[in-house]
Amino acid sequence: MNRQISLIGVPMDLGQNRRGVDMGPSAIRYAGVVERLKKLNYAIEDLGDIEIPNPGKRPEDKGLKNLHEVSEGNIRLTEIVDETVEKGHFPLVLGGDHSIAIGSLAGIAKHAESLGVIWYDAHGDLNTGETSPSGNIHGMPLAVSLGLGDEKLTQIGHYAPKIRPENIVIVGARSLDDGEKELIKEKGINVYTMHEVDRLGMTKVMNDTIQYLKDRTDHVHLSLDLDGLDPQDAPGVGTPVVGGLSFRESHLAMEMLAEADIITSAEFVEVNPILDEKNKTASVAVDLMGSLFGEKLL
Ligand code: Z70
Ligand code: MN
Ligand code: MN
Ligand code: MN
Repeated sequence: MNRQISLIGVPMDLGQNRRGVDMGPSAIRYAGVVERLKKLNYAIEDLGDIEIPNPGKRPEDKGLKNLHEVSEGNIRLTEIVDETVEKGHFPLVLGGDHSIAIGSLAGIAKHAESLGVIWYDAHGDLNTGETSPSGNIHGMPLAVSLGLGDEKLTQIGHYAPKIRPENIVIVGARSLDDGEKELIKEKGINVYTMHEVDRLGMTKVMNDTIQYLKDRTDHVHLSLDLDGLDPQDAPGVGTPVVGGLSFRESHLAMEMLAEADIITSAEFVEVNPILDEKNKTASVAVDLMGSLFGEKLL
């Protein structure tokens, strides 16, 4: 594992409807991320939070909500992630809503020949303006990264697509819109829904995922939406969906990724401290980061 980590906070809440997720980076820092990773002997550089434009009284974008501001924020994130990879550091991005994966992937993808993505989420985030039931851009970043959707998003970094459909593995899905289901079938995207996790167990799901991505990619980005976890374990998220991955399964998944040593960048998103119980969800995020970066009990 890369021993130098750059923390990048992205206080973005414009990709969805519920305020508070912009405080996610603060909540995760308060839960002790820097101390936790320093204990594991990493050199941590906290780059602070990037500036997200305030929509103020700007006229509403038609269709996609806050399109202009989400695009601008992601352009800034792209540049910082790009510089971070360029100088040989591991980008660890703290959200913010999941729309920020657009910028993370745009910053990383040009450094990879074949970028793999593990999308740990209750949702597919595979909507476009045409299929979205909500107009919320946090439901679209994976489609955007495949080059589908508004050019203001797909052309960030001036190239598209960022990823190939066969290099994606979604884990934990249990809420998919009709258009997303069609896209998954059309593109042959690998999805371990909760059904597969229950049938196969997390050990097999992660073993297969790791082997599959090892064989075909040279970089792997982990995009972990805290709503992939069950709301009992991670209540502080904007879109909780029952029947999710447990803390234990998630912890195991992170430990297996650490052991396989395949992750080259990561983001933890959708932590909303306003909806949380005593910063529980941010603490869970930090626990998972600990495991991802090699923490062991014994
Ligand atoms: C729905 C939509 C979503 C995250 C909710 C929900 C998407 N499919 N993504 N929470 N992280 O509005 O597109
Ligand atoms: Mn350095
Ligand atoms: Mn998501
Ligand atoms: Mn989600």
